[in-house]
Amino acid sequence: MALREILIVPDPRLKKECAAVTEVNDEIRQLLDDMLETMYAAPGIGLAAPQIGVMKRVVVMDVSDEKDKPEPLKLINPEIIWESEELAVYQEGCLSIPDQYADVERPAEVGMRYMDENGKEHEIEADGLLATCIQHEIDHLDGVLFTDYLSALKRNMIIKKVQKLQKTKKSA
Ligand code: GNR
Ligand code: NI
Repeated sequence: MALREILIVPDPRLKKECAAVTEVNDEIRQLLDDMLETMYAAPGIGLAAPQIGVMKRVVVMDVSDEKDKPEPLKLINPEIIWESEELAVYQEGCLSIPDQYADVERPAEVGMRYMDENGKEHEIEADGLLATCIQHEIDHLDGVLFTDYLSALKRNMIIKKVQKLQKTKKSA
């Protein structure tokens, strides 16, 4: 396993669409393990491959409570197959937009299809934080960030803040 560097906005790779995985092999399984290690270390509840500069449709997640046992999810080519009309608002954050948070409204429940690390297909239904996280991660695979749902004014303020914070971090 290896820790990978997480890209920060405005890295152009975070705005690109990722390619579907065509073969689930050891390279993909290694990628999934590296991503989980990187996500837990951050710490975060989800991580999409483009956040470490790998432009493939691969996601890891764990929305379990810290005090319960870990529940890692490894998702290859995840897709939303249905979404509820009902919406829910969550305060979202993103490891690629460090220390910035904003309310985002999304479908409250979704259905998702994905392949596991053995290439087996699954379909699950999700609500609550898991539903929000699934949508946030699949957005990453299409080059969409949570800030894209905010006004241009709010979005630019957040990006500027992140750039400023990154500069002070580098000179410290
Ligand atoms: O760690 C994360 N927390 C989070 C909180 C609310 C909504 C979405 C997320 S995902 C984020 C990790 C991340 O950036 N994944 O892409
Ligand atoms: Ni994110």
